[in-house]
Amino acid sequence: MIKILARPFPFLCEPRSTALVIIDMQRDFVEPGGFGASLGNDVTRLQAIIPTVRALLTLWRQAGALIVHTRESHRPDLSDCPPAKRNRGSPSLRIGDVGPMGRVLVAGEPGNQIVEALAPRASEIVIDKPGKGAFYATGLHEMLQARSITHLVFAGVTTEVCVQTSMREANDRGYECLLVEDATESYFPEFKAATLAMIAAQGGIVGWTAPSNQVLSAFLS
Ligand code: TIU
Repeated sequence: MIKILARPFPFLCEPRSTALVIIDMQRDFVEPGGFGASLGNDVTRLQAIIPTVRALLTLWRQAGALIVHTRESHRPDLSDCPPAKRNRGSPSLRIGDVGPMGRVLVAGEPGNQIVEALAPRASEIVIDKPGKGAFYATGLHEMLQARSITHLVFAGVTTEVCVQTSMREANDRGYECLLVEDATESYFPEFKAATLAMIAAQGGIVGWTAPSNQVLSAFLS
């Protein structure tokens, strides 16, 4: 059992039953010309977390523990993209449109690939998810149950959209969840801060948060 110093109180877990879940570290969100930029966001601020997420990835690989990568991704025929999602707002490019990194948020396109520094290995789970949450229409819960996973450590983007949605879905399914504070980022710093605060409030109503150095030191001690 390892003990991570976290908010609102220490997070206890066994590495063999604790998966690292890296949400949507794909070019669509962190590079110019993708989905994030099409919504009017400055995507460069998300790139700063890549080394921290990589440190967690390396730690999990060294521990031989389970790693899950997700991508927000739609089938090329967009049959899994509700019109309500595609037609919302006034983006410069809509889901499925051709942009500088290929078709926006479409599986297999250059923009849909996870950034090189965090590229999944063959032994790791990669989930293509049509929604913001990692559990909706993916089979992730069944995959985790089959591997006796009870605890999830989250990283990735964006904090208040796909990360928070996935963490809430996981919490409702009975997982003990921790979000690594400096391994997640938002286009809106105030939304990130609010998300971290609301997760740990009320005695950990959604779960725990901790800085990466506490996760690393707990695993390595
Ligand atoms: N727009 C935004 O902040 N996020 C998303 O649309 N998806 C994810 O968070 N991955």
